[in-house]
Amino acid sequence: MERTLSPVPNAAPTIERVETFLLDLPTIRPHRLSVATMSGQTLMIVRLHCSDGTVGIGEGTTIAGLAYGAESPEGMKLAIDTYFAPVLVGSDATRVQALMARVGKLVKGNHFAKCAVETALLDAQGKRCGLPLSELLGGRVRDRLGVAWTLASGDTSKDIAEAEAMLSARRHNVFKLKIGRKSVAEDVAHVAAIKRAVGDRAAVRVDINMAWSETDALRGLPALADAGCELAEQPVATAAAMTRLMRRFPIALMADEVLQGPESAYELAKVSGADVFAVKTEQSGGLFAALKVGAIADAAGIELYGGTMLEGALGTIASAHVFATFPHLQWGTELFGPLLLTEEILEQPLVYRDFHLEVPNAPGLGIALDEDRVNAFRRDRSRTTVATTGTEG
Ligand code: MUC
Ligand code: MG
Repeated sequence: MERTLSPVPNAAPTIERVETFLLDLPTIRPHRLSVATMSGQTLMIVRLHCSDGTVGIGEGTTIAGLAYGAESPEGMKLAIDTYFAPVLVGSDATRVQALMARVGKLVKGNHFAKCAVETALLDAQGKRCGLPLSELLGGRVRDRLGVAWTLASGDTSKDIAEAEAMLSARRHNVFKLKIGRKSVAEDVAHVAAIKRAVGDRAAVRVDINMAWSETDALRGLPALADAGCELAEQPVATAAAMTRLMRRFPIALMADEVLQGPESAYELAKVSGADVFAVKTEQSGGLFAALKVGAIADAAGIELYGGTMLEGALGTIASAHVFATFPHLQWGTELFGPLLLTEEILEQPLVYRDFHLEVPNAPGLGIALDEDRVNAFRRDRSRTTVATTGTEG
């Protein structure tokens, strides 16, 4: 018989309050993907206030609202307030996996919201134990992560200028180009021009975000390889089509959208549907799920890349702690999300230096929100003002 979570032991801290809110932050320039153009990013922040005074924080972020996937920041907030909170409040805050399993029985899907809550539980537990999240998750094998940058202004010469600026600042020397909005020929010409400009100083990869048909891919992939592009991410939508394209052209194929957690990772690995897995913590369904996706890839001889959902600082650092524990991370990461935003929301900004992101060492996530900055960008700030000043109707 399956055992359920035992009653809260006397001394164990419990969750007393679940707080959620939305932050709306502008991007430094329009970010064009095949699915949408983003001019801002909304972060759903969850804070778990525990009876021992510990507060755990987590973040749920999507790309362009509902344009990329099934969850939105507003939907995550609603799901957590309405369905997660009653399970969380009063529960033992230290039994993270058991508590998430209980949540999982009552809440199907909702991977991004689950990831945000699990992050907050782990942040609190790390703070309690005095351990950085990566140590709590089994132990980091690296202290810094290589970080790619996405060129997605929609204009070839602006992208080249951006790449040059990143190279001279020693911030990024791997560039991911978002293509799939234009014809295959126009996209390939755009990639070739950028690769010609950066030459051997930088690696060039593309993300098609499922925009190509299989016949587009049969024309596009060899042309991209000829242009010097080393990797194509999710050119087509399905695992079957990815599998049919594998090993036909001298360019690595990376899976992103088809990876929706350990089960889909296993199914894709079984059919050898990708050379590389882009692991995303939110898309996987949480930090533990992302670790499993990484383990499945390793076991199948599939290489690894640390993906992003363009998270802000909290989600980015949660992912960084996970990727810091991967035994293999052959293709580095793209944890640049906070750099796409105009606003800093941390007391101490993250450290991006020499083409890498440094993984914090302090307990939990190892970062702290700047409350004044956060309050300035809360979506509900006007309502707070109304309540405080009473000047608006
Ligand atoms: C995606 O599809 O990988 C990652 C980088 C970026 O610019 O967009 C994301 C989404
Ligand atoms: Mg992608």
